[in-house]
Amino acid sequence: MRTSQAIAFLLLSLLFAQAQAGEHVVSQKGKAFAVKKLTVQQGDSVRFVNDDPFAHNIFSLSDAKSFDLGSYGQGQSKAVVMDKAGTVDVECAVHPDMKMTIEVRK
Ligand SMILES: [Cu+2]
Repeated sequence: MRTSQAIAFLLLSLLFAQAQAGEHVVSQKGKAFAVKKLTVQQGDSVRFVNDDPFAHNIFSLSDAKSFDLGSYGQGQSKAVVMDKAGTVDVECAVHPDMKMTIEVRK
């Protein structure tokens, strides 16, 4: 049964890939990030969850990762893959006091 073996291999490969690249969840609540500092491995993703009843617009201008998630409301989330080692300073375009730092390690 070569087809079923191929499918089994594919599924195992997908599971292994998921186990290798982690996802870190960071909540935004009370106009603040749940954590101020986060260390992740290169290739991990960080999911930003809006737990406030108003919109946030998470972004970064850092060399290690530059992104702009746009404005999104309560209960919504967006993920960013940290594909380059370095320091990523994360901010919110709506609330200038919201800041956090992500260290991406090789
Ligand atoms: Cu905000």
